[in-house]
Amino acid sequence: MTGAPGSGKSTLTSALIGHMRSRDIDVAVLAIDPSSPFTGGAILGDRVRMQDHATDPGVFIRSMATRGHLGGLALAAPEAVRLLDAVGRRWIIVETVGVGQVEVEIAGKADTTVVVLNPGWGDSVQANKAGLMEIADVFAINKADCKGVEETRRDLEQMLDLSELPADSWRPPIVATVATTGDGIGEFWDAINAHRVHAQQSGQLESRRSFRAREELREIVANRLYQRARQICTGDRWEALTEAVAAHESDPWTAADTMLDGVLDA
Ligand SMILES: Nc1nc2c(ncn2[C@@H]2O[C@H](COP(=O)(O)OP(=O)(O)OP(=O)(O)O)[C@@H](O)[C@H]2O)c(=O)[nH]1
Ligand SMILES: [Mg+2]
Repeated sequence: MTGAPGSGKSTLTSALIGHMRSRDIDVAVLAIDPSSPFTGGAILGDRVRMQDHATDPGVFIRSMATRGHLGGLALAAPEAVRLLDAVGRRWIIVETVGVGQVEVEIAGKADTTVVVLNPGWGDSVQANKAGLMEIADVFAINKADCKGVEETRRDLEQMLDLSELPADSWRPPIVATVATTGDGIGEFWDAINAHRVHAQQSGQLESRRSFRAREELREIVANRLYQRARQICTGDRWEALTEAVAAHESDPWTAADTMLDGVLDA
């Protein structure tokens, strides 16, 4: 579940949880807050917004603030999802703000990505700029009690027309919701499930999962190499090489090659 700050992701998540619980479906929610390391309004806000479900054992809600942690958001989020999956949560909702490259990347790695927009001029343009059009499987025009729903729907339809999807591929449905009252939540849930069925039948689910595994593995390898680089960039040889570069006796590329000599096949 991704979208601009304040678009109603948490409220929509809460409404969706209510809908799922009325069908006796367990759910876990991971609210990712990249901006605030340990405290912050968003986390508190999410707790308050989702507190309807706080005492329900069928609902698990955690907020994650990962900026500054080793490996960062890109590694911590899939790790948390894997953990929830391992303990048997079949439905895991990840809420992340749809601004910033890492956040959009995380959102794009879900089995189903919901992009939350608001009615009114320009929201779909912003979403497009942020790279959200490409990753959307379902659009929710939330705050549909405000005016401009049809304009936003038209904008989205136009953008989808222009994106020249292959004839047999999934065209993201556009659902109008009022998260605060629950209007449209049934249709929203149906759209998510329809995408699920499509993803399973078309093989998209498998290919996304394999892509995700590949990307995650690459990320971990890159991270390890980075750590290793920090380890080796110390000591006498390092000091001598830095001084040689500073004194223009060597160039940084040659010095780097010297530093790396024998390291990568060690
Ligand atoms: N009128 C109206 N207000 C809504 C609706 N959904 C959410 N809101 C309000 O919009 C505000 C932001 O909602 P949140 O659910 O916190 O939005 P968010 O996208 O999770 O925000 P961040 O996590 O801070 O990015 C709150 O004051 C909600 O009550 C809606 O359908 N209609
Ligand atoms: Mg939120």
